[in-house]
Amino acid sequence: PLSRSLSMTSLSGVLPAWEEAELPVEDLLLFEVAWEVTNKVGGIYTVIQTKAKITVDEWGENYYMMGPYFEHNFKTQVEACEPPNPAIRKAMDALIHNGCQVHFGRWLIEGSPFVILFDIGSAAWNLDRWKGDLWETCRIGLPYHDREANDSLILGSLIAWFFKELTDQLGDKLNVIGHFHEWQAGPGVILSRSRKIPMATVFTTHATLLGRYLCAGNADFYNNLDKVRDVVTPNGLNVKKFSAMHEFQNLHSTSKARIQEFVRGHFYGHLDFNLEKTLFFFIAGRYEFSNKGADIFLESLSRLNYLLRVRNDMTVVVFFIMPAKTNNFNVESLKGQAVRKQLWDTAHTVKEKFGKKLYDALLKGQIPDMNSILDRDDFTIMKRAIYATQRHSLPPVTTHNMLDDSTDPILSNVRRIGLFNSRNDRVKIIFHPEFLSSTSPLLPMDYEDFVRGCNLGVFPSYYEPWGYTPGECTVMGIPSVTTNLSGFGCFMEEHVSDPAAYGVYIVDRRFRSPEESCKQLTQFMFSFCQQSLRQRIIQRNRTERLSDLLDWKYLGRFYIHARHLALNRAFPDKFKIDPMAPLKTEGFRYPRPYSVPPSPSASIHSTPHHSDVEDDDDDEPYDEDEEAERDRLNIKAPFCCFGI
Ligand code: 1S3
Repeated sequence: PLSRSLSMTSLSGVLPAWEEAELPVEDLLLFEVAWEVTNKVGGIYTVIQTKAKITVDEWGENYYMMGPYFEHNFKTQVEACEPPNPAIRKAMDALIHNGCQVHFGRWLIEGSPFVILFDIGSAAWNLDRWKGDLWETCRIGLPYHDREANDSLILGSLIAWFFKELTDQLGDKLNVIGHFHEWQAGPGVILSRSRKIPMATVFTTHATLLGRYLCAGNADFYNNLDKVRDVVTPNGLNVKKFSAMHEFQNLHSTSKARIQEFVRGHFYGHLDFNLEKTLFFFIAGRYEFSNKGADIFLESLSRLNYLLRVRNDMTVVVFFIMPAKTNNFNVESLKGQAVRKQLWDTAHTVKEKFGKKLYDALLKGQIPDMNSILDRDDFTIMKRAIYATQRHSLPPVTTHNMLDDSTDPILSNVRRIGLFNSRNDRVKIIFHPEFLSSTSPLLPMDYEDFVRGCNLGVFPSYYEPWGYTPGECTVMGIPSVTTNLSGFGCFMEEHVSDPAAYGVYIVDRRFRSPEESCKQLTQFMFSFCQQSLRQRIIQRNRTERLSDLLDWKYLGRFYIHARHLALNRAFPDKFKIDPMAPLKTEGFRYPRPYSVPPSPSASIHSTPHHSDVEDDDDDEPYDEDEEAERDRLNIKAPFCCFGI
């Protein structure tokens, strides 16, 4: 029975504390099953990997993850070891003795969870029999050539088999919870349930396919959500807090400098815009042109270009990081970086010579003649370097040779709206059709560093069950645009009083027409461009403050509740539950920052309304601790301090 009480205290003092009966984890084994355990495909990997730490903290050696075995992943991410629990060893051996390979080890991520990985290929000879079992059980037939479905059936059959062996040995000693993620783990839960294996089960859909099909059918999905889901489990992140409050601002500054270097090279010969007045926007993710909202983003950028040309002196460089089929980097992009490097080397050489001559003169007690300190050769190499920057074409829109250049949706739309990086354009486009890597010869940055260096992430998704990208921006203190058709956007709308004040701009794509959404997105971006340096710093501080809300330390409670619910349904006499427990977080809203003026007309842009003086360097952290403390304690700011 549940006797103790687990108290989840609030992280920042602002978030609500929450209490739920603590599970006797020493009498339980928790298994979490996903195709993406040690196997990076997409967002589910992020869920599994970032959540590991808090789950291990709670469950210790009674927590196991299960997924498919891939030799390369195992060799590079897993440290093989023996299972600590003899019953697990025996269950694995039962499969191994029947010719199916099962591997055990610790996944080398934070928390070092145990993993049990099943070799799909070694069990493929059973496929036809298992297809028959599935058909007999629930009348689901799998298409002959559907590799993904076949693999998921093999994984599910192995896992159900493993659970049968395990629970046979454990008897009443330990109770088992199996938590299955997404359809690839679906056969495992179906078979475990249909075979009446005595265990509690949880299934989490990440809605990629299920959501699409339910929404596309005639189910009134959103109005019947309570009938198909027991618990909505928002996705969290493993938030790392720096010991120095403003470290994330410093990281922004250093990463921004690296992006600026790249931009210097990419726009060589056309660098007639001021990098100090240039903002970096980006969109990143799987290349789903409409689902990810790249369509309305481009349309809004063309309008932003017009507004900046007539009403503002800022330039915006926009990065599209979406992988497409390519034939490597293009020559023009590589040349840009080579030219930049040559200019840098030239400047360095001349500087060295200049410095030495100056030093020698000073040693002799003389001020050198500045007109002759550089000789003809110095001028020659400088002129040659400058000549090398001449180009006869515009800076390229894409960094790679695209295989489908003429039909590619981003490029086709860039052609339609005419954003070709010409001198007059205040919005410049760089399409990098490959995920970023720190070993790239062109833009050697990993994704995290790149995000940190940008000013705004723009993710105007149309279909997005959750969407990690804006959340990742938030925890790094980078403002972002999301929509009320994404799980993240809805969550923010529900739990934050004035999301835009915290640098989370939510485009309404649910109740507005595409044209209206486009106008709203344009307005968000234009207002963002109108902020002063100081306002952007303040906003970044606020954005970063929201990271507590996205931390698994806070959001893990929904998973805990789901497990309680499952145990209660499987073993009602043994596990009691307070059915209202999760509702205690409902209705909570993160308070709006007190520096935002209360009047709706004054807070129309919901951006920080601080002094407009631009004497601050963007890279210099602005101390907003006092404001944070006031928010925490719910004290109103003196008006003069954060005036309108
Ligand atoms: C899904 O991956 P997707 O990009 O197909 O799962 C992710 C993790 O829960 C989620 O963030 C995303 O919205 C879903 O769509």
